[in-house]
Amino acid sequence: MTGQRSLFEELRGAAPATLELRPGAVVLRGFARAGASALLEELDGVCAAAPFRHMETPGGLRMSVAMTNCGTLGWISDRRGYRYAREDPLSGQPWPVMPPAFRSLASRAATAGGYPRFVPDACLVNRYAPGARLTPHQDKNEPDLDQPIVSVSLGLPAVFQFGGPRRTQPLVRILLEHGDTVVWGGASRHCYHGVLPLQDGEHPVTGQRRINLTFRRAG
Ligand code: MD6
Ligand code: FE
Repeated sequence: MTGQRSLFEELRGAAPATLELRPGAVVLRGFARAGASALLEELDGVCAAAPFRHMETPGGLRMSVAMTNCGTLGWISDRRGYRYAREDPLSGQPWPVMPPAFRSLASRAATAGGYPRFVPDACLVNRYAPGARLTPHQDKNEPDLDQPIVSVSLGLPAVFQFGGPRRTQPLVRILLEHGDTVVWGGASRHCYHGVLPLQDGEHPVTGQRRINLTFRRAG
């Protein structure tokens, strides 16, 4: 282990475990780190049935982030718009069942973040290769906006941008690392957010990729 690596570990251990971004939005540092390998193993099964693909935006652009879903509902984008669908448009089949380990991690994180009765029915899986990014957007395709979103970061670190409910409000930047989990709802539910282009790197668990799982109540 290099000196720098152990300094990272030490500083990470010293950082506050919970960071409030705005009222209703918290980062739980490392919340999913211990269970990460189990989540990624389950993800292999999900991807065997519903492979990652680059969806098209309503404006006709290919998204740089590759996506898939599990759960009763999956988030999709195409020329007709953004929405949730019960079937994977690639196969015409229902999305893979959400693995119990996913569901339980999301519920535990929501409870830790102040939302004790969260039961997700949709998990969107985002995969970033170097250069992939997500431009600032609001999440508002879900019918019950009292339900939070739980977002789990795995693999390479990414710079997350987080702003206010209007596009013109300034964005703060935070680094999300392997296992970091963001829970947000309430007053933050409509805040703009995005991910800056992923930097090159090599992560011991995911290689040259970042994986993000976002759990929602979409039905
Ligand atoms: C990502 N996340 O971290 C993209 N949306 O890859 C999101 O767009 C997101 O992390 C709503 C709530 C939490 C999120
Ligand atoms: Fe989002």
